[in-house]
Amino acid sequence: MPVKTTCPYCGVGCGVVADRDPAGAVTVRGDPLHPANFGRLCAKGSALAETVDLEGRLLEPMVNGRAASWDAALGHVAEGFSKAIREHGPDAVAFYVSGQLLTEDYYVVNKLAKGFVGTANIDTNSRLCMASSVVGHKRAFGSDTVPGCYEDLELADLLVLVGSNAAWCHPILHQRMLAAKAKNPACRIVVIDPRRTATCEGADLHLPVRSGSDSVLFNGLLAYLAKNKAADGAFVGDFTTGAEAALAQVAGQTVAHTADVCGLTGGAVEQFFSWFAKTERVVTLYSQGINQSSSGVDKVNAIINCHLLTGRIGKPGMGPFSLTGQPNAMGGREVGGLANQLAAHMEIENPRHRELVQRFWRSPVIAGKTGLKAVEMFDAMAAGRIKAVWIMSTNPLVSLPDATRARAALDACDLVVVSDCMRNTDTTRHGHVLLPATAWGEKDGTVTNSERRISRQRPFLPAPGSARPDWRIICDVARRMGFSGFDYTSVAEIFREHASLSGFENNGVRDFDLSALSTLDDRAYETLAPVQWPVTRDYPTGTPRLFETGGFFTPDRKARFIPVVPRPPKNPTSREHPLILNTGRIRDQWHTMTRTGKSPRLMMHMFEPCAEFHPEDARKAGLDDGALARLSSPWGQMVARVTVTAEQRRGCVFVPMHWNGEYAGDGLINALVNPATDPISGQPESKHTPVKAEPYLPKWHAFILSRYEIERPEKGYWVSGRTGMCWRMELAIEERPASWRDWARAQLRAEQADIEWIAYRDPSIGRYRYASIRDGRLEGCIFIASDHKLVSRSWLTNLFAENSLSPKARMSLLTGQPLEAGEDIGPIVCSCFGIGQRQISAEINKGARNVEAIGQRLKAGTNCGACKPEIGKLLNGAPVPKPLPA
Ligand SMILES: Nc1nc2c(c(=O)[nH]1)N[C@H]1C(S)=C(S)[C@@H](COP(=O)(O)OP(=O)(O)OC[C@H]3O[C@@H](n4cnc5c(=O)[nH]c(N)nc54)[C@H](O)[C@@H]3O)O[C@H]1N2
Ligand SMILES: Nc1nc2c(c(=O)[nH]1)N[C@H]1C(S)=C(S)[C@@H](COP(=O)(O)OP(=O)(O)OC[C@H]3O[C@@H](n4cnc5c(=O)[nH]c(N)nc54)[C@H](O)[C@@H]3O)O[C@H]1N2
Ligand code: SF4
Ligand SMILES: [Mo]
Repeated sequence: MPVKTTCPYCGVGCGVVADRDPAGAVTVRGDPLHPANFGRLCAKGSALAETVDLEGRLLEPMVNGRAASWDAALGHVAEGFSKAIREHGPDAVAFYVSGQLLTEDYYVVNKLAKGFVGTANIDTNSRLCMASSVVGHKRAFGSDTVPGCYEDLELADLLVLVGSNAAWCHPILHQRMLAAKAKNPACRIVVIDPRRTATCEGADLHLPVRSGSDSVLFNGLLAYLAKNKAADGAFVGDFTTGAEAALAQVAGQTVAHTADVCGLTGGAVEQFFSWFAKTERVVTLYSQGINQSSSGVDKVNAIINCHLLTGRIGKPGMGPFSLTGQPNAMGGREVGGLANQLAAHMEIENPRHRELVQRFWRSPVIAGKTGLKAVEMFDAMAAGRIKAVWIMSTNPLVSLPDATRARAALDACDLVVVSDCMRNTDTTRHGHVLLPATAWGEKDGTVTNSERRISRQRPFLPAPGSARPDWRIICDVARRMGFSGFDYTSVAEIFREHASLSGFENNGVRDFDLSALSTLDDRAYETLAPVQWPVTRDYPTGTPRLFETGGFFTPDRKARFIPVVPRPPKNPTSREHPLILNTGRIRDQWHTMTRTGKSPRLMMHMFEPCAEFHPEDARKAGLDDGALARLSSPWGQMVARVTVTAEQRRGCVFVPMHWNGEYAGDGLINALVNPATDPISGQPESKHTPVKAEPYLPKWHAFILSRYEIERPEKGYWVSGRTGMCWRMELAIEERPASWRDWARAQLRAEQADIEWIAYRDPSIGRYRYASIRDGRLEGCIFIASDHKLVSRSWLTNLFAENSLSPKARMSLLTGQPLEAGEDIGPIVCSCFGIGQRQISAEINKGARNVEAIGQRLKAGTNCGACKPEIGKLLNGAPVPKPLPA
C-alpha cells in the first residue's frame, strides 16, 4: 500500500509517496498533490529507497560498549540523570537535540527538560543553523514568523538569494523559481554569494560579495531606497517604528562606498539597488551565508529593514524569506527547543509565559532562565559543569565548530547518552549509552517546512530490531525519573497537547497558534493534510501570509526597524593564515553522510572532500588541480583534494562540511572552523575562519576499486565509500609496503585460487597497477603512483558493470586508460542516470544547445533536475578538465 509521507532532508518539505512490495523492495516518488513539490523530488529525495536498508543500523541499546536490554539501558540513563541532578542540581544535565526530530519527539524532550528537570540546558543543532534568523525575526516582528509562502517565489518579479545555494540545498524550490522565471519575462534573479555557485546558473546578476560584508550591502540598499523615494510612507507610518534611527545609521552611505567595502563593482551594486527600488514584488531569500556569522542577527535585520521600508512584506510575491535547512527546523522552534525559548513560541525570560506553560503542563517546576547554547554547552562539559548529556538525532563531533575541543568535552562528561539510528558515527563512538531510534520510514509524526507548513511523516516500514521512536524513549526515561505527564500512548496525543498549548490563553497575542487542530481525533491526525500555521477558528484551513496590514506581535503590534552597525567577522585573516575558509554543502550529500553516504548513486557526484581555490591563490600556494592540500587554522587541520576554479572568490577557499571519521581520515573540516559566535543568537561563524593552505605531497598516491568493502587505514589521508557498482578508496601513503604486489593482493582479497591477477609495474616512473578478475568479471583494481596523476575513476568504475571484460578492457586496465574514445565519461554530473561530464560535452560539441536537448539525447537532468545548473554551466562554456595523463 503506498503511504504518503514527507522527505526527511531539507526544509523544502517535499511530499513523498513510499511503497514496499511483498518482497520488501522500497520505492519512492514525489507526491503529486503535495503543495511543496507537486510530485517532484531532487537527487537526494529520489535516492531515499537506497538509504533504508539496515546496514550499519543501531538495532539494540548499548551500555559501555555492550548490548543491553531496554530495561537496563533506560534504567542506566534515568539513574545517571537523576543522580547528577540530585548531587549537582538541574543545570548539571543537558540535552542536545536536533531539527531532524519530529515535532512530537521535540515537544516531549523540551517538556522534560524545562518543566520537569527544571533546566533550560536543552539546545539543538538549529543553533548552528537558524538561531540568527529566529532572533532577527523576533527583534523585527516580535515573533519568530516567516511572513510568506512558496507561492510568493513564483509571484515575485525580483528574487534575491543571499548566502543561499538553493540550487543544491533547496533544489525543488529553486526549480520552482526557475520555472516561474521562464514563464514571467519580467522576473529577475540576483544571487549574492562570494562563490559563483550552481544557483548563479539562470540568474541575471551575481554579486560575489566580500565574505561577511552583507550588512554593509543591505545598509547601502536601505540608504538607496530612502534616497530614491522607494519607501512606502503609509506602511512605515502605520505599522512600524524606528525607521528614523535605522535611516540615520545609514545616512549618506553611497553606492561607491558600499561597492568598495563589499568588494564589488559600483555598476553591479547600482544595478541590484535599482532593480530592488523599482520592483514592487521582491522576495529576499537567505540562508547560511547570512545566519552563520558572528553578526548573523544584524545581517537578518539589515535585510528585513529593506522590506519594512518598502512595505513589501506579507503580500503576494513580496517579503523576506528565511530558508530553513532541516526538515523540522521550524517544528523545533515551535516547541521551543532552543535554550532561550519556552514552548509554543513563548519566552523563557517572560514570567507570565513561564507561569502559563507551567500551569498548562501541571509541572513541578519551570526553568527560570536561558540555558546554555550549543557551543557554551560543550564548553561547560569540558569544564566539568555538565555531568550528563543526552544527544539526539545530531552528530556534534562532526558538525560543531572546533570539533577537537567538542570531542574533548564529551570525553570529560561522566555520562554521554546518544540516541541515533546508526551504530557508528563520530559521536556514538564517544557515547556511554547508545539508544537505537527508529529512522525515516519507520517514524510517525509531523514536521514543519520553511513556509510554516505542517506535514505528516508516516511509517511504511516496521521498526527494525529493538529500535523505538524517539518520543517513546524520552517518555520511558521521564517516567523512570519519577515524572508524571509522560503517559502518552500515541503521537496523536502529543500533537493534540502541543496544539492545545499553542492556543492556551493565546487570544491572538502569539503568532504560533494551532488551536483548530487541538481536537483532532486519531483518524483526523492520521489523515491530516499539509497545512500552514496559524490554524485557528478564524483560519481553519491555515494561513499562507502574515503582516500584510501590520498585526506584528510586539506590544504595540508594530514592526521594529533595527539600526545595524556592520561588524567584520571575529577572526580576521593574518599573514600566517591568509585565506578565508568558507564551508557548506554539496548537491548530493546530507550533513554527516549517515544516510546519503549509503547511496552508491549519491556518492558518484563528489567522492572526496574538495577544497576549491581561485587560480591565483592556488598558484601562490603551489597547489595543482587534483593534488592534495593540507589546510590549517589556529584550531586544527585537515587534508582535501584541490579544485582550482575561477568561480571561487580570490582569498577564499570553500570546503564541504560533510566528511568525517566514518568516511575519511583527516577529512573533518570542523576541526579547523573557529568557535566564534554571534553575541545574541550564539550561532557559530561557520563561513569564516582564517586558514593557510600548503601542498600535501605524500610519498605515494593510490586508489582502490573493489567489489568488497575495503579495510580502512588507521591514520593518514583516506576516503572511502560505495560508488556505482563498487567500493572505492582514495589513499595517501607515506610508508611504502615491503611489496606493492602483496599489499595489493591483501587489499583486494585476491588470495583465492580462482583469481586471475593482472599486474603492471614501472618503478622508473613510480607506477604500479594491479587488477583481479574472476570468471571474466573485474573483481578489483589498484592504481598506485608517486604523484597524484592517477587515471579516471569513473571509467574504471563502469567496468564493474560488465559481466565479462573484453580483451580491450583488459588491455586498458594495464595501460591505465580506455582504448576507445568516449569510454571515459568523466566526473558524474547527473547522478540519477549516471551521466558524466564528458558525455555531456560531447553532445554539446555535436550541437546540443540547451539543457532540454541534453535531456533528449542523454536523459541527463530529466529525472530530478538537480544537475540542470551544472549542465547549464557546461553549455555556457565552463572548461571541462582535460583527461589526466596515465
Ligand atoms: N544537498 C544538501 N542540501 C541541504 C543540506 C545538506 O546537507 N545537503 N542541509 C540543509 C540544511 S540543514 C541547511 S541549513 C541548508 C543550508 O543551505 P545554504 O545556506 O544554501 O547552504 P550552504 O552551502 O551552507 O551556504 C550557502 C552559501 O553561503 C555562501 N556564503 C558564505 N559566506 C558568505 C557571505 O559572507 N555572504 C554571502 N552572501 N554568502 C556567503 C556560501 O558560499 C554558500 O554558497 O541546506 C539544507 N539542504
Ligand atoms: N563547518 C560547518 N559546520 C556546520 C555547518 C556548515 O555549514 N559548516 N552547518 C551546520 C548546520 S546548518 C547544521 S543543520 C548541522 C547539521 O549537523 P548534524 O545534525 O550533526 O548532522 P546530521 O548528519 O544531520 O546528524 C543527524 C544524526 O541523527 C541521526 N538520525 C537520523 N534520523 C534520526 C532519528 O529519527 N532519530 C535519531 N535519534 N537520530 C536520527 C543520523 O544518523 C545522524 O547521526 O551542521 C552544522 N555544522
Ligand atoms: S528538495 Fe530534495 S531534499 Fe529537499 S525536501 Fe525536496 S526532495 Fe527532499
Ligand atoms: Mo542547517
